[in-house]
Amino acid sequence: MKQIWNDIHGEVHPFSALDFLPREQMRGLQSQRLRDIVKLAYEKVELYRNRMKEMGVTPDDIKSIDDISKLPFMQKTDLRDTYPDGLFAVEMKDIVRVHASSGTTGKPIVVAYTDEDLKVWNSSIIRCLKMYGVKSGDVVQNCYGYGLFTGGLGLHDGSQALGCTVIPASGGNSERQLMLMQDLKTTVFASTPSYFMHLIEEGKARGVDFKKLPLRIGVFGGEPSSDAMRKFIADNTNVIPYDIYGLSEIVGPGVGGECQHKCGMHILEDNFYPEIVDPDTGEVLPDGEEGELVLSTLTKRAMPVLRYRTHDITSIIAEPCKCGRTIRRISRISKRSDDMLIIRGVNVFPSQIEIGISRVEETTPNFRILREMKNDMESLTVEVEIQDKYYGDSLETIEKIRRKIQASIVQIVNIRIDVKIVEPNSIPRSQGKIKRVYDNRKV
Ligand code: DLL
Repeated sequence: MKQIWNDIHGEVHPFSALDFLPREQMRGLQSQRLRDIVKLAYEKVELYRNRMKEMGVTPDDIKSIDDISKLPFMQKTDLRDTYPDGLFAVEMKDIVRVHASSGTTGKPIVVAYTDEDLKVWNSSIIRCLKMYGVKSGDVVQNCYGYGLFTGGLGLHDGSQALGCTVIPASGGNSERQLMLMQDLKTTVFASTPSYFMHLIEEGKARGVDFKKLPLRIGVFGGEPSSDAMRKFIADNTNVIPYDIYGLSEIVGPGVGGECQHKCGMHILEDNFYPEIVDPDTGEVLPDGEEGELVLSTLTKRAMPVLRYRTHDITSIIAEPCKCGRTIRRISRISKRSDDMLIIRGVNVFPSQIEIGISRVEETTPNFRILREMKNDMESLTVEVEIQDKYYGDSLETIEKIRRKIQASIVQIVNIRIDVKIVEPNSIPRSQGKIKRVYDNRKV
């Protein structure tokens, strides 16, 4: 393990070399890492040992990366049920950092890192930043929340290790964010895309023209960036938005990201091995087919997480990328299997509603979905903000736009959903991850 670390990581930042390994070499590396990590998990973590025994699998059965499908799946409940340290595979003295999920009720999910795990995390963030064209000397305003959330410290350490100047701004306080951005000449902005949109709006209200700022790269993640959001960002700034993907259970941000060609997100698959499975049956699906992303940490030693059901819906793109990276990509994520709403027997994803709205040019990307009970039946009402110039128009025009939006949504989801046009700026803005669905059924 140590030898590999030295060979691969060297002294400076040749981390990205791993992005370009010939496929066979990558598979060899993945196989070796899987064998090591399964052995560690089996020896040190009761849950793995018991599950594998139940399935009649031992570490000796895991010879190559293809054998990964012999291993049991892990779910979020496994991390909850083993709170706080039931999945730790090393002694507490070797754990140098913990993070935790942001759950508002009950016990959080705790994730742990050894010193070496943090180095792997840093190198993963560096590899993503390099894909975006971030360089030493860039000024990174990091608005992901600092603290237990992985976004803040994760992006911070990686950016600093690359040689950037980091502004640990965390979320909130828009006025100060705008001031820092102008005075410290921020070139890279890291936040959820919805928070960046909120700052653009705040900037407009305060006379800050984003197009005149040196800002050029957006490191956006923690939630989906829709095409409508990207268009809003392109219309109002010179920022090129790049997706960064990750989840606390696996490492935090840095599981993968988009390269300059923007054709899906490269997964750093020497560290985080992706599979796609049928969300209902768990059957592994071939490359190209859409299903649930399952991830395995191949290098994380403090808390190995194997075959974790992410609930994120995507597909693997195995074709070579124009950038020359050989690590595979996943298509950008716009929905989760647990986001799905069932309305009058029809499956509806918030991202479908978003697409319907965005096809009507008078709209803005600001909307929310209210779940309500009407006559003992669940129904949805979608509230949409339209552009100011139309909101001031006649009631007749507004009604026309409302109907257009409704028809556009029907075209995608095949059922009629109530649409309401609401006042500009009336939908709550996000300080972190955006909340699209409000459940009013029990109120
Ligand atoms: O959101 C880690 C992170 C922080 C990623 C900062 C990127 C930037 P969690 O709070 O555990 O961790 O949430 C993970 O957020 O399963 C996805 O559903 C969603 N998500 C994260 N990044 C993206 C993205 C962090 N780029 C959950 N596109 C994941 C779409 C994303 N969804």
